[in-house]
Amino acid sequence: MDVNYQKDMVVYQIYPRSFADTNGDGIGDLRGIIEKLDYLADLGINAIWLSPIYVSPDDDNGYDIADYKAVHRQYGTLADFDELVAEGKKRGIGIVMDLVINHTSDEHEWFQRALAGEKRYQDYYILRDGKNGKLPNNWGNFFAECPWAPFGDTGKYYLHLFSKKQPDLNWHNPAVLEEVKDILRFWLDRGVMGFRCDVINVIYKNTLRNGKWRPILTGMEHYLSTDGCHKILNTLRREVLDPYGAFTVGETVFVDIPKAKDLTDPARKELDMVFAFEHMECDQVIVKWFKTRLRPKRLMKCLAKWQQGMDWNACYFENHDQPRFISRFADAAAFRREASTMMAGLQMTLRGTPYVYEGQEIGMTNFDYADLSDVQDIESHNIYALATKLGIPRAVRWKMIRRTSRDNGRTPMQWTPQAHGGFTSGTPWLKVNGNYKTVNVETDAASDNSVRAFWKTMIRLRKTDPVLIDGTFETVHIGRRVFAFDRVLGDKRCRVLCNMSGKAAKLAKHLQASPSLSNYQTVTPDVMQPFEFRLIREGGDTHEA
Ligand code: ISL
Ligand code: CA
Repeated sequence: MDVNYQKDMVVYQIYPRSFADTNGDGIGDLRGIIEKLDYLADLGINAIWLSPIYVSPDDDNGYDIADYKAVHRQYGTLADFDELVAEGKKRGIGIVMDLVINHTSDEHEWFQRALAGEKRYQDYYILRDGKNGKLPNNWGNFFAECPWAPFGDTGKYYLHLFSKKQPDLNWHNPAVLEEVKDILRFWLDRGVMGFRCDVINVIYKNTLRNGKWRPILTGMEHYLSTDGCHKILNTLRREVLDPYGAFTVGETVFVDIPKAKDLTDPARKELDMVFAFEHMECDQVIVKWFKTRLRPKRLMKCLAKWQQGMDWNACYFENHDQPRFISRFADAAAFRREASTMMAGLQMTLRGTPYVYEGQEIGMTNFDYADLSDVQDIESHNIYALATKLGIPRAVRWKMIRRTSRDNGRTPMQWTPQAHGGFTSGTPWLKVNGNYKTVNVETDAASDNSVRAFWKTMIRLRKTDPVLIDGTFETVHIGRRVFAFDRVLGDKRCRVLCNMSGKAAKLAKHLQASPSLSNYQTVTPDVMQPFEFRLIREGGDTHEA
């Protein structure tokens, strides 16, 4: 078998902390997910990717794992997990685990035993002497920290590309590979369908030599998509994943199309697909952490380039690290429903596997906090501290955080118009967005203009229409406002038109045709309304929306 996925798969990402709390401790849990399985089955998705649920001190909300084979008590037990897998299966929903193997938590037994002096475990991590009182090299860190921290009182340092509580594993050591094979088998034996592999293209560091200076992540040329990384992925695939038919999606930072192709070429047997980032960087960027508004035309060009460049890839607009997509458009606040449904149309008609992030299906937006004290994300706090050090004025610092904080996408799921959006009966770990009284699953369902109903329609189409499942992608038009493309399979053709702006857009003659589906009740052939989406089948069709 060349690939381990079905082309009609639609994945839903759950950030467990923020999805549904059943015991009132303010933190989402596995029972909460089990209770919502019917909701998810009804939405039409057939796989769930769970952000980490393992034992963790939560320095980075579970991306710092202290025990890979146990469930964090706050989420439940292994028995709950097994029930989730079984109940998911009954509804045709598979479970995808998050695999975080670039680093562990510093509270993992391996790191603790390393600190206690066990040579075997010291080799699991990347330890170096300082250079005459200086750090081992000049590398940068993803979270705006120094990537080297003192290793106990040994005088050595350990490398951490993320927080100092996330020491990087030493992938030159074959014992690490064996441990990871074992972890994979542990979860595969419990029936999971695959893995989302966290920052997987940085795991293998070629050398620890100084890097060429860059404004961020100096040193990255020594660890991005190295041959060692390719080899590890191939080994895991052949020896562990393929025998189970398990699929993988890699989170791959700073990949371009050639690199993404190398990682996903079926003949090389590494990953099935990757999350690339280029289309998430189409905002006007001043410095990495100070983005202003999304530039639609740039986004269209980027999407078209990747659609044409890759045979198949993961297709996403939101996740737990990104601001809400509709909040990135300047005028989406006035057109929340339209922008969200347009995004549904776009995401379900691009070629590749769609990943819907919790809350996307009801048009959730960025947080509305007024102050840093409401923000929990470690990255945001680090950036704020760095910005303070650099003398950036307070108002600007806060604006940076508001626009880019990962907590924008992490606010609790809004289920009902009741207190805390029905997420918890206690105090939520992170404040619920103030718009929960109008933006929530229950209120949306009662509306005759339901956002979720449109997502549902699009998801169903995506899973059943052979042209949307397997058709090729052809760019038709990229304009200031309108993006048009075709999906083509044999003699069948679907044309998609998206107005990605909050202004009406006049259509050229060749783009005017009667749509079979739109996110507006009434459409005018020659003008697209703000954030209007249209799907046109060759030969026309009845209007469905
Ligand atoms: O989110 C980012 C920018 O805001 C990225 O720098 C992000 O840290 C990077 O994409 C890696 O993300 C993944 O690994 C991190 C974890 O914090 C993220 O939540 C995870 O998705 C470390 O495990
Ligand atoms: Ca709970």
